[in-house]
Amino acid sequence: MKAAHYLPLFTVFLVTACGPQPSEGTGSSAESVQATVEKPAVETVEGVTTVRIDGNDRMQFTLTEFTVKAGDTVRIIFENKGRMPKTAMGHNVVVLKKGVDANAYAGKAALARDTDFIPASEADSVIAHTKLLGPEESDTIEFTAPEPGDYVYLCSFPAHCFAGMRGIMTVKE
Ligand SMILES: [Cu+2]
Repeated sequence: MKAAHYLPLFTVFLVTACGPQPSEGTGSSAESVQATVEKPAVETVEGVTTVRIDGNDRMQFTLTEFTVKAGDTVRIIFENKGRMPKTAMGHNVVVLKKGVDANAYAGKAALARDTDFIPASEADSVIAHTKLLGPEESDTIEFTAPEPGDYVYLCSFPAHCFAGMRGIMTVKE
């Protein structure tokens, strides 16, 4: 199978496409979140940190904090373990750039139903995001861990971020 040879190139493309833009750091405005980690699922192998996060029908992420090293590749494997239909209980993971107001982003996202709650007007606020998932669906995203700091990730389905479906990615030197 020749396709395997193209994978590294494809990965580089993904990282480039989703990589952070240099922006003025306004310091960390990330709010602290309650960490109810049921199943720590963070593993780093040769510069790639794989993070497994599940969503459920109670509007929760199974992982609400993780730490990565600046410059490493972050691979988030997100799975919707709920049973409710996507229209009522869809989930995604949106990783915001440093300093972006998560509540403001979520408020705008809630109005963007046509684009699965990823508002095009706020694209500059996002490092990377998964697709909106229905029950038993999964999606994987990759990006390069940006400069050190705290970065909020959230589900942008209406009301989910406000209900607590958010977490913090800490990037260390
Ligand atoms: Cu959600």
